[in-house]
Amino acid sequence: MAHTVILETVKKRNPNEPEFIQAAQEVIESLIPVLDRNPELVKLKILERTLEPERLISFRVTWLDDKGDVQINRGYRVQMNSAIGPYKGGLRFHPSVTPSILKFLAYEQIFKNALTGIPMGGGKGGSDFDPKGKSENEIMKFCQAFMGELARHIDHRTDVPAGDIGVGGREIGYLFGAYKKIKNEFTGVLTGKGIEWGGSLIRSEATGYGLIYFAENMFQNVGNTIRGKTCLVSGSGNVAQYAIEKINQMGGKAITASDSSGFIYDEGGITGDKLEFLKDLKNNRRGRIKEYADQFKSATYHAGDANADHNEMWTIKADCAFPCATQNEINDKDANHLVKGGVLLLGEGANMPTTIEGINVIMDNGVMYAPGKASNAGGVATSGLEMMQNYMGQNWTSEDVDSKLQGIMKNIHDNCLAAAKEYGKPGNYMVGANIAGFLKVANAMKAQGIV
Ligand code: NDP
Ligand code: 2IT
Repeated sequence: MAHTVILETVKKRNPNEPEFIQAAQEVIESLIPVLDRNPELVKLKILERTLEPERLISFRVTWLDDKGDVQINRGYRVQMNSAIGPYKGGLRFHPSVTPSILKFLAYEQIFKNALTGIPMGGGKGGSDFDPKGKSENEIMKFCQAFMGELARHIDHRTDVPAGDIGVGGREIGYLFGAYKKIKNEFTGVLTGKGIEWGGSLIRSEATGYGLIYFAENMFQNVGNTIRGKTCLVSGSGNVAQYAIEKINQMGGKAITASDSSGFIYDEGGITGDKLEFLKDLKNNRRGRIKEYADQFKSATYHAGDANADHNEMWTIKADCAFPCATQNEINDKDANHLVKGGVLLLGEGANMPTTIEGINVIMDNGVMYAPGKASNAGGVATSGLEMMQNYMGQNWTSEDVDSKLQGIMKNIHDNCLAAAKEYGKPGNYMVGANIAGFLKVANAMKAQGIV
């Protein structure tokens, strides 16, 4: 019963952190057979140690907006676990950012990074800064102020941040420029950099592409394929855009996309010029998804919030669902709608987009379920490939990086299945991902002593 005590302790020690408790609960419950079989891991309190951040840095970010008013935000970096490599994980800029959100993300990142096979520890950071409606100058000013403090806690061998919600190529540029100015050194301290200044080809595409490679591996495992499948995709940011692109390339059809105001349904598929319009809308013009339906008559727009109790999007009949927006966007009601619509596979592009109750509905109904820490690992894996290129002073081709990404996703898929089978849960990718990721980190922690 070690696991119930561990979960109760997490709840007691983190009383106002529902997202962190949710992520912890899923891992703890998956690891019951591992703890039963490995009493020395229990004695060494390895699982309990993973649940406590090695370091949680919280800082003030002060900056001047365009009107000359003083703005104050909170910045954070959660350095969760460094047993197998330097802390690695993205930065999120969104008004909903709290220590709970960043701890859940950093916790998932430990196991996700372990699954990639590249030596990277787990971390996450960000701010409650809201990039929406800010001018280019304000974004730059904020990034510089944020890095003014973060710079003293990171280094290319210590902690290597990247993007996440609200942090893309533009923000990484400003953050990198500020770091370089402060430290007077040009190193791979961030990933997701521009191609001309140390970035890797395919890093932008990697999370979305990797998600669809992972789904195809799952389909092939049961003698099926994504070719000809209709897919619901949520979000319209980095992960969603490249998931849609890869679905198209592999002969599937993506019929939805969304933002925090609503979703569009395009029965004809988000293809060709329509996908290019979506990318330009979101990456350059920074407009709202509604404009897609204004532009293309094949699409309809439906207002609504991703985190609402009932999200109409998931009632649309489809073969696959790929949530690529944010945490807890699919609850048990949404999951029931997906099941009713005949969905065969749910693949998580976002981190923790499905509630625990939602996951139960999906798995109890025999829908194939890919947990984010496995299926969205292509992004951080390619960040790992960017770090390798930086260390070696090399630039690999798109083909090189893409084929490595495909190999990594296949390995993760196979390792999840193998671990699930070995621990008595054949076909359960969630349990497999948690066990395979945990064992790697646990063995490293055991070897490194009580530190
Ligand atoms: P982006 O900022 O590029 O896009 C986020 C998208 O989600 C936007 O379309 C946004 O809409 C939408 N959204 C809807 N509701 C919310 C909400 N409540 N909070 C925030 N966004 C919302 O982020 P990414 O595409 O990079 O990230 C999407 C998900 O994928 C996140 O869960 C992230 O953690 C995860 N992820 C990202 C990786 C990466 O490499 N970037 C790697 C692995 C996972 P709007 O435009 O209205 O804000
Ligand atoms: O959630 C994630 O894995 C990311 N946001 C990517 C992290 C990274 O370091 O590339």
